[in-house]
Amino acid sequence: MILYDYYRSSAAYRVRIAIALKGLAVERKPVHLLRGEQRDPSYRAKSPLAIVPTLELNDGTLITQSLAIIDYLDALKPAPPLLPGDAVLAAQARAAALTVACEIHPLANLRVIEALQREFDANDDQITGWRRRWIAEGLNAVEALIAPAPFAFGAEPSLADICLIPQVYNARRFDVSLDACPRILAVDAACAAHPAFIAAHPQAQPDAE
Ligand SMILES: N[C@@H](CCC(=O)N[C@@H](CS)C(=O)NCC(=O)O)C(=O)O
Repeated sequence: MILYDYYRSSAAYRVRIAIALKGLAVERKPVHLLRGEQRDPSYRAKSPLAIVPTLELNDGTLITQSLAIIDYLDALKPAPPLLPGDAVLAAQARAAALTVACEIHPLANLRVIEALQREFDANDDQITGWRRRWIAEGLNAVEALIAPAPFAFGAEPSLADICLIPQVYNARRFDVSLDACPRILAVDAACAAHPAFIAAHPQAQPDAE
């Protein structure tokens, strides 16, 4: 299998964490987003929206969307599970993950930022404020949804941690204060010591700059 990836893509970072948790062997092919490689016709043929990640199976089948890829990997190798066994906790873990993936991430995606600059003349300060606003609002909501023990929903990492940690990385990258989020900081500390999260970290990737 091949993962089309970019070291600083938080959606791809989610998939890298899942791959490491499952102990799967997946080749990585970096797509340099700031150089626009995602818009190259050869990559767009794999990802119609020209975004990473994309997973290419050994028979050439393509799967886009990080959460769909993670679902596939979970079906391919069910252990360790990526959701708690309890149905209510599983739904809550999914809700925390979706808060990151649906309510924060799309608002500050590169093509959204480029559209704000190009079509609305947004300057650097406005872009920074835009990013920080959605990250802070979304993470404050996640703070209220999780119950560290020590991971977001129990003794083992789940989909909630898989989505949360890349967003915490982004929050730090854009100087969003996490002082009001002690639960998120506790989960972050637990994940920072976990081998799968260490292996998936952006700075541990060969294409890191
Ligand atoms: N919902 C998608 C989001 C993927 C996505 O937005 N990827 C970003 C990087 S984190 C991207 O490739 N952006 C390229 C661009 O906006 O041009 C997923 O979860 O896979």
